Amino acid sequence: MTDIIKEIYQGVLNGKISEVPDAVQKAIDEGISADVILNSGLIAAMKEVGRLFEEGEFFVPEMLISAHAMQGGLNLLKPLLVDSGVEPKGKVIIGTVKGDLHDIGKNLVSMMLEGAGYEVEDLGTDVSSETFVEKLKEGADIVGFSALLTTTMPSIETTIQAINEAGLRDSVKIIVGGAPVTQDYADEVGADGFAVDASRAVSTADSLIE
Ligand code: B1M
Repeated sequence: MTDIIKEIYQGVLNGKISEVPDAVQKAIDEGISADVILNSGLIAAMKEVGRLFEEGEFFVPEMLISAHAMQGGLNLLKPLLVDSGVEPKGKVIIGTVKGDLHDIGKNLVSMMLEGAGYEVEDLGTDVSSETFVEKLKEGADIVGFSALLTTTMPSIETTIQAINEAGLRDSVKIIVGGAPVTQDYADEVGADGFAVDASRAVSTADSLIE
């Protein structure tokens, strides 16, 4: 790990909200790829935050401050990840499901999809099945659900049921993801695709609309 990536990693871990963006900018200026800054710096640090929380060494405030620090760095990476300027491949509606406030992974998936040439409408967090259905009535090729909690995973199933009941299921492809979500779960609830990370969300989307 280079010094600047270590600085980004430590900055997120220690919740240095004002220092992380500076370090990310420095890494960009040094010519380090957005992919390395993202995966070896920001995401690796956030994984460690999760581990420390699980072990009772970090509490919600520490997680939140680290998340803010990470988001500050991500904002600077966005123009590098989203660099297409071509005709949209299709429209994606995305959101974190009802009851769930985690949005870093979902934001990353949105950015990567935009970067890959999709038009993305991000509905934010804690999105009800009714809101997803209302938005889908306006038309979309793909809808994406993100869930980070085992307790909110059932909201994915509820939303798919609502889409079925609204008669919209045949007109849209469904992709699901988030740390506790698996391919088995995706199959069980009748989603069309699952992705373990943001770059695979793009390949999954591509394979579904081809
Ligand atoms: Co929370 N949290 N959190 N948290 N949090 C987890 C998820 C947890 C695993 C921590 C732990 O115990 N180790 C745990 C869940 C346990 C479980 O359900 N089994 C947990 C808990 C318990 C909670 C609270 C209940 C804590 C409390 O209040 N007691 C609470 C719930 C609040 C709520 O949502 N109602 C809570 C709150 C929070 C904060 C608000 C403090 C903050 C979120 C801030 C924010 O998002 N703006 C937070 C954070 C930061 C985390 C951890 C540490 C990091 C999540 C993250 O951003 N990861 C997390 C621990 C962990 O995941 N290791 C944890 C980085 C991100 C890039 O990865 O989100 O996995 P991820 O996204 C990936 C893939 O999953 C995938 O691609 C992304 C990019 O590669 N992906 C998709 C995601 N969505 C996708 C959608 C797709 C495809 C792929 O298609 C549509």
